Amino acid sequence: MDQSAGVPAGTTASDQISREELQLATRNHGMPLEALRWPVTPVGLHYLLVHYDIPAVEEAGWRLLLDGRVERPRTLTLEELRARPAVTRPVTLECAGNGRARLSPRAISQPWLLEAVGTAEWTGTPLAPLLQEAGVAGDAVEVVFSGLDRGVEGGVEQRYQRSLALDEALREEVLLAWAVNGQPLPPQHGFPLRLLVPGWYGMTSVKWLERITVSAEPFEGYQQASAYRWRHAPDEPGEPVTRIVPRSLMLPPGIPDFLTRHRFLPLAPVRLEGRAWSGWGPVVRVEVSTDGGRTWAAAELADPPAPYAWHAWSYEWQPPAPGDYELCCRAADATGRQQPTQPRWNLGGYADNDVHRIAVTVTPTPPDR
Ligand SMILES: Nc1nc2c(c(=O)[nH]1)N[C@H]1C(S)=C(S)[C@@H](COP(=O)(O)O)O[C@H]1N2
Ligand SMILES: [Mo]
Repeated sequence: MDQSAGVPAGTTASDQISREELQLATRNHGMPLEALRWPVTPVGLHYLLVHYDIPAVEEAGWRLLLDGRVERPRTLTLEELRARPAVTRPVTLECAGNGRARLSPRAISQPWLLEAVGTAEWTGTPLAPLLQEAGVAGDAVEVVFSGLDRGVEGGVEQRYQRSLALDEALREEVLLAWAVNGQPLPPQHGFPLRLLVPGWYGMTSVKWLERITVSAEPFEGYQQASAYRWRHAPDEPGEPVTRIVPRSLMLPPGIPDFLTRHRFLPLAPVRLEGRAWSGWGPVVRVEVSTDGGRTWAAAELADPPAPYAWHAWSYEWQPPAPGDYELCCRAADATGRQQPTQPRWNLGGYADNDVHRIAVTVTPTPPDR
């Protein structure tokens, strides 16, 4: 059967992962879900997404250029940036493509299942005062952030660039970050400097930052106008993908089968736990189902985390009998946004946040001693 019949260009309905997807998957790793255990993800377990090649940057020759519609354009060394007021904040980053490989047909791109997330403690200096000191012109509407990495995507040669509306760029939580979990940024996470936009999907947080340009026109670059748009057909302009919609994930309980990752649990009380986040507002509710989503019960939320960090939750479960169960979790935030039961299909495979489901088998055997 021709599996491409009726499938939009750039997507596939095949169950098979292609060579191109595997190539991306071996470069860009996810966070193993057992790492949900840590409130702050160890750097090596944080997900990674690099569109092109990791640039090799020498701190000595590197400068940040701030130009465009400002009265006083300037260049800054890393030393000058580090001498400015610094803040450290835990921030949950999630890739907009998280969940993509679970859609059908799926975009042929980085084939994330659910693991494109992590929470790190980022250290940097707020962007807003730098912009204000430079004197933003009255006709400015956007700020364009350019990385040093170059590639070809959608047939377009480019450097990685994204923009933010001026009012978003001036929000106090937006940082120029040079450290993660107390260490200088490693090469793959943007050394020597990256933008960090808490609450927004990861594509906004430009790594290997080299230039910040205040602009009087909306930016029409590839990553803004072509990629990261919510569309159902290739000829639609689509809606821009912006903030992170709510998601919760469960730390997979018990032990996995090596190949299928199916889980096995002994017949004994078990504490189900995980984390939940939203870029729109605080998470106010997490619910758990142990019967595939037919019935739901409230999970317990830990103390509220820092504003842009994930919220820990837990639920005590007594499996009633040996057998197969589908464990689920779903979150809702203070704006009323919540996780849907069904995937939210779209062409690029962005912002799909349907409930997390884990198939488990409860076995009659007692746990190993
Ligand atoms: N310069 C540059 N910045 C980038 C990217 C990139 O490829 N180049 N990838 C973006 C995407 S799609 C995501 S999800 C995040 C991933 O950040 P991380 O690898 O530090 O987790 O970086 C963003 N910033
Ligand atoms: Mo991403």
